[in-house]
Amino acid sequence: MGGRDWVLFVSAGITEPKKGNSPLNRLNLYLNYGLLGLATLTESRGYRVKVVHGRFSDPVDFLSKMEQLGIIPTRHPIMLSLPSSFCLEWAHIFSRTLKERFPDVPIIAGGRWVLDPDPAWAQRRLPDVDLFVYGTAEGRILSLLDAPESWSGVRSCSASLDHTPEAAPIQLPNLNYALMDDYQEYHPSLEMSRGCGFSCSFCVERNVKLQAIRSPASTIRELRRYMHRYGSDSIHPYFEASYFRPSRGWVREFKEKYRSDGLSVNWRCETRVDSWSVSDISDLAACGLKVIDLGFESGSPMQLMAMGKTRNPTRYLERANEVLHACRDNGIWAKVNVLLYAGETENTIAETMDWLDARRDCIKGVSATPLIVYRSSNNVSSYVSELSDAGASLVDGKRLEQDGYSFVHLSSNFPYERAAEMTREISRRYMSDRDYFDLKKFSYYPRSFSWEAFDAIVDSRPLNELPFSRPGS
Ligand code: B12
Repeated sequence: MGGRDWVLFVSAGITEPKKGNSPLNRLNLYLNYGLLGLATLTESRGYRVKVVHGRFSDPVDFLSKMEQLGIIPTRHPIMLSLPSSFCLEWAHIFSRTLKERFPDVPIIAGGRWVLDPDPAWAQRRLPDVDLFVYGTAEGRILSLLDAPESWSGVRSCSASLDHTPEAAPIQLPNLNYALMDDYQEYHPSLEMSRGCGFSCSFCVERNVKLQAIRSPASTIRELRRYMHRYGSDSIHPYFEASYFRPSRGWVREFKEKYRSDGLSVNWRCETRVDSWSVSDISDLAACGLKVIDLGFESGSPMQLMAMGKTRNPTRYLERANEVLHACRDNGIWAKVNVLLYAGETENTIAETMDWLDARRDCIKGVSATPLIVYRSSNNVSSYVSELSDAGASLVDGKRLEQDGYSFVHLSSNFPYERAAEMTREISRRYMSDRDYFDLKKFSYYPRSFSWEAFDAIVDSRPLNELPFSRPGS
């Protein structure tokens, strides 16, 4: 094969890690499996494909490296993915520099959580991008490789008038990790389902119904394929889904197949506190489930109602209690996600902490985050006024337009800075350095990364910056 024939898939990096510019955040390897799926489809049609993550690199250095490797320039478009709004500045610098050096190389950008639903905004924010593709893209990725003149015939992109969303793929894409030179350092992901069905007014996926879950047989096949690819069964796949909700029948069948296949792979997933029964949890623990990210959000009934998480907070908290105990009893690490929401006060936070304190022995870790408003939320202005009715206000409304997100003052006596400080305090209360490391090492830190290396980095940081305690120091 000659030069200039690579199809390069770039997952835009982050110029500033969201939770501060800490070396601990820089270690995270966030796999863009949506992009890897598109690349896998492209490669299966005979193209020469490479997938590279920008991570926390300098976008200009990143580009130079691609040049040195001979991947750029190419006669195909560069496929640029924006997994979150925090990637916008990186994508901007990358695309501008690419056009300065290689004006003839087209750039196609996608990433529904950031770009949808406003083409004009995307064009203003990333003026060097030639084409924006909205929504999911499995059905269109190959047509995008055709000449730019034909893009107007591709639905739901900035070159066409027809913005009908793409239909859901018949099959969830299987991922070819070999397209990433550094895949061995990434923990693999396995996509289990798309869509959600909750229709939360602010979400990009609000109109996407929960789609069929990957079958137990396909899940086992993929786990086997991953073990083969990684040359090891000490892989920790993340079972990815916006709403992972296996039925009773699915759980039984998976358990049976996992056992009869003699698998021992441990995996992780995310779920709501009120969607699984205790028996599902013990069955899933018996077939490899080791870590659950629990979207708990709050122990304050008022806050749970305010964020629309439940209409029956008493029942919700009872179920959360059952789930946490089931995790503890079945050896599952529960990582509890807490959201500091509009209207939050010292009192509501105390309610949350009291609730968690009483269940401390069931909790491996807590990740607390303050509310962030994203421009891509559906009808963002009415969402912002809803928040203001609850006493909250944007820290800087202009940033929403420029950066695609804004931090929020949660109430008049609870400014953003206090919320950010509280999130670290809450996390620190329930998580030791070991807990934090265990959870990160399971899914996000490089697979080869050691406790000793972690410990050395942590030693060099001020204690009040850390989201975990240091029992030894
Ligand atoms: C799974 C997930 C992750 C995973 C995997 C991410 C991934 N992209 O694969 C991990 C753990 C790595 C992750 C990390 C983060 N995430 Co996240 N994540 C999600 C989640 C739950 C699902 C994403 C998803 O739908 N994946 C499935 C794939 C198939 O869809 P997709 O990625 O959108 O890809 C399709 C299209 O977008 C399009 N596409 C994508 N790229 C390209 C490129 C081209 C050229 C084309 C043509 C098409 C195209 O085609 C793809 C395939 O159809 C969402 C949403 C949610 N319900 O909460 C949040 C969400 C996307 N994450 C979010 C955030 C903020 C983050 C983090 C900053 C951490 C955090 N949670 O706070 C990091 C940052 C990652 C980064 N590098 O920027 C926000 C983004 C909001 C915003 N507008 O910025 C969301 C919406 C959650 C939220 N509301 O807070 N995340």
